[in-house]
Amino acid sequence: MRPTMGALLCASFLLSSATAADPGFGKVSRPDGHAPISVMGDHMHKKGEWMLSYRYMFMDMDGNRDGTRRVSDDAVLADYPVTPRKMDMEMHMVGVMYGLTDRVTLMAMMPFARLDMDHRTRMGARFNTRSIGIGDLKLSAMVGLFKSSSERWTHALGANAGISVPTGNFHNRDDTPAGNVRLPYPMQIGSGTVDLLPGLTYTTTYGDWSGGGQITGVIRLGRNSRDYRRGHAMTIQGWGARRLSRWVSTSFRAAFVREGNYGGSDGALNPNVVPTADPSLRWFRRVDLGLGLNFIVPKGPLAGHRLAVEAVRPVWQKVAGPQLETDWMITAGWQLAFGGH
Ligand SMILES: [Cu+2]
Repeated sequence: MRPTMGALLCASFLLSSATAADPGFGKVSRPDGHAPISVMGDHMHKKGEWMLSYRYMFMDMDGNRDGTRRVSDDAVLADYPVTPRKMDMEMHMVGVMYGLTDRVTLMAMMPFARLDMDHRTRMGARFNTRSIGIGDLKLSAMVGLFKSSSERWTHALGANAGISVPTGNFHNRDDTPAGNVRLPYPMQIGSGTVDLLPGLTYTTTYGDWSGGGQITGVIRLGRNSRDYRRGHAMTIQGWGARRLSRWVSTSFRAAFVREGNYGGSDGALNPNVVPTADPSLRWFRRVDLGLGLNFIVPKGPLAGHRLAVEAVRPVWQKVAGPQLETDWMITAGWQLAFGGH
């Protein structure tokens, strides 16, 4: 489509939309007033307003990679007596948000995770290990730095500042052919460290269109009581959404995710047995694309309830291998804001 055509289309959407430009901080009235559901800390609430949320996340990791290329189980088994084959991660996440002032929104998020990993041994045996339990509690604030709105446009910029509290178990064990052993790094639910969660978030609306960009980090402070820390992490992402009606919008998102290697090591894990026990085989970089839908109930007794779903597929990934690759993820969520005025 030529740019002039795009501009014409935008203009016609603007003219046809009943409310040309609403959000900004604190307004939650349009379906795309919130970012795609996989994005956290994208919006603010007005003073005294609460929001409850629930997210369900599923991630499927199937097969190993080394660098950008896939490697077979047999290739991994040439170097290690055991290889991971597949991992599923399921997470339930409950969140609360509160508008302390019109410029400061507080957030708390508590995850509950289930991790399942399938393995094969050089002898041909297969076995599965599982970890289940609460994850690390995340407490954060979003501070409005700047906002502006005109007839057509709104812009908002906010700073995210948070802390991850090590409430999750990082001493998980399970039965394997070698007995009941301590599970390797990716099967531990908690990090065991206090982590800083800085970020910067920009959001905009233009008629029936909206979008945003966010950069967030995870900075591990020190090592946990097992004498290691997970890798520092960073996500840079951008999204765009189109409001189709008062109650539904579609979204597209692209994200670059990178996580570094671990520091230190857990003395109870032998990196020669399985690649997941090697703290230097943990880094990865990934480009994810996501397609999403956001719904909001515009009126009636359930007015304000939001439902959203986003499906994500990596289009590029590079890992310190052998390491399981990420195949797809899905996030579905419910959100409800109330109070304030
Ligand atoms: Cu909220």
